[in-house]
Amino acid sequence: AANKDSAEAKKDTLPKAKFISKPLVTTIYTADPSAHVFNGKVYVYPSHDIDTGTPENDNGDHFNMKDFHVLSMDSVGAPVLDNGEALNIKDIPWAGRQLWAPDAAYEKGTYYLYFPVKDKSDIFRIGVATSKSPVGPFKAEPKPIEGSFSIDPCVFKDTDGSYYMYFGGIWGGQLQRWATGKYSGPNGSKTDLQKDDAPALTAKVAKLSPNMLGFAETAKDVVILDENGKPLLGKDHDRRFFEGSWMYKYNNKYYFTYSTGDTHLLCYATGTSPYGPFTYKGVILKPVQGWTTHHSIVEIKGKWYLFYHDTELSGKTHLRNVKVTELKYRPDGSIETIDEFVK
Ligand code: FUB
Repeated sequence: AANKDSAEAKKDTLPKAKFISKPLVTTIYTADPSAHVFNGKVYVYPSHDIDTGTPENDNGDHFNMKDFHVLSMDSVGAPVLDNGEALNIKDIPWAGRQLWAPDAAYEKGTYYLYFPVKDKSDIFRIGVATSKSPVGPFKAEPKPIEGSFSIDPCVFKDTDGSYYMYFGGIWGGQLQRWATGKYSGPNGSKTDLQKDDAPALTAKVAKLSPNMLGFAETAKDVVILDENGKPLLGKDHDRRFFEGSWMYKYNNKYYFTYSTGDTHLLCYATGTSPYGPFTYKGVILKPVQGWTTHHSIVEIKGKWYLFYHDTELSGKTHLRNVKVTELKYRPDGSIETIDEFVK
């Protein structure tokens, strides 16, 4: 209730920007929406933003989340239900702080919730929790996924039934600390490689093991190429990967979609294998209100939708709200760029 009151009080003091869509829920703050259709119903797995008074910094310490709530709806536009707490940080035995953007998957009667959280040494790892219900409660495994690091897991089921996890995020997401393949400690670059003319850091991908609880292989680089077939460079802030991976298939092509972070764009790149390489294609969503931008893309009843977040309710970058809008393709498979502000 405290969240609701403060969200609605703040809303009245904000300038009246016109947005193309409305927050899916207004009773809690939500972000980083990973949407899925399970058994014909739409489930959204978001971060649950709260205000713990932690000062804002480039490491994202102000994103100090402590639990997850799953949202559900019969279809896009239908009433949205907040199904209550699905997992709390205190029930993750290895967790320290900051429960960031999750994703979910369903396989053989079990729902899997994948989440990044800092361990007790303040290093981001990715964990997994299971439930017989899509809305939880989920039970966390006793340890993080072996070989996992950084943030923002996205779990993709390919048409042959194989599952892959895409993950990683630079700056506060700590991906740059793993540039050599091993953890380099907190004292290296605080942002990225800091080499403008070298290939940019990439997201990572690993096939999941058949039990869905681990990696079947060492994570590989998700390389994004420019129009000349060369990897995007560190200085290419409008196109290089920052965080928020998503993967899906459309017309037999793999679409790797992501956020450029400090330039606030959601972009896409396409390829012919789940491992890439992917070729940069363009912008999906122009900058939203708020510093972060994070999304998922899913087909629901024959239409494609972009789930994303902004800060319409609070005006504060760490108190976000999830939204949905339709995504449209041109006949050649390219995506029409969305601007969240009404012209
Ligand atoms: O919600 C915390 C972080 O903010 C996510 O992990 C990033 O993708 C950004 O949205």
